[in-house]
Amino acid sequence: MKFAKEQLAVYFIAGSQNVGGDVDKLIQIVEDACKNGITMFQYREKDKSTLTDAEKLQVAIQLKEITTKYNVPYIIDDDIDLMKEINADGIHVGQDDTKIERVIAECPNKIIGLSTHTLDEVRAANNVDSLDYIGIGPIFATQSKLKVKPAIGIDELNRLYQESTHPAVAIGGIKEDNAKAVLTTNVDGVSVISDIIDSSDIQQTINRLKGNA
Ligand code: 3NM
Repeated sequence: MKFAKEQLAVYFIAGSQNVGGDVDKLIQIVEDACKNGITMFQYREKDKSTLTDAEKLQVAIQLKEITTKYNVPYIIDDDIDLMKEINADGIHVGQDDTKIERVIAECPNKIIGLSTHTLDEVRAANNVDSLDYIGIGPIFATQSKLKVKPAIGIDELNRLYQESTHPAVAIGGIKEDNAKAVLTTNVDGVSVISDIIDSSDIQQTINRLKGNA
């Protein structure tokens, strides 16, 4: 799948660790989110995940069926082998994950994303031609990630986004009630875990994350 920056508008990330290990719940929420207008999905099995590799593969395959059905680009977090095995649309890595040069070498024709947190990291990412997008965060405090960096706030997001030559998605503590403020920076989209997982009205949540209503 070819990348277009509009696909960053509402980028949902989830793994079994975000739903207390309840895989059926994870699959249901991803289907609801796809049905209601997310523009990209990342399967991120990390932090406190307890799935075996075989279980992770089974979940990844089921999520592939759903994202394919709704035509939502499907990204795998930091697992080149899994991404290749299920032929996902792309791969995302953080600064301490698989090195971006290796990802690029091993994943031709895939969507490639990299997390950044500082001006230096954004500048380094600018030198990586084959990168499709960067994540910038955490914007606000978040409970959804272990070893998370300090929140940078909207002014710093603005500074980092201005510096980036790649499309960028803001991440970390973004909710339907602060998304509009985040989008004043003209960043290409918002990425969330908990706001969609905890939502009682996913359609409305996604709409608000797009800056509407
Ligand atoms: N990466 P929530 S923050 C996966 O700063 C992730 O790179 C971050 O979850 C980063 O929307 C984060 O629930 C967690 O705050 C985002």
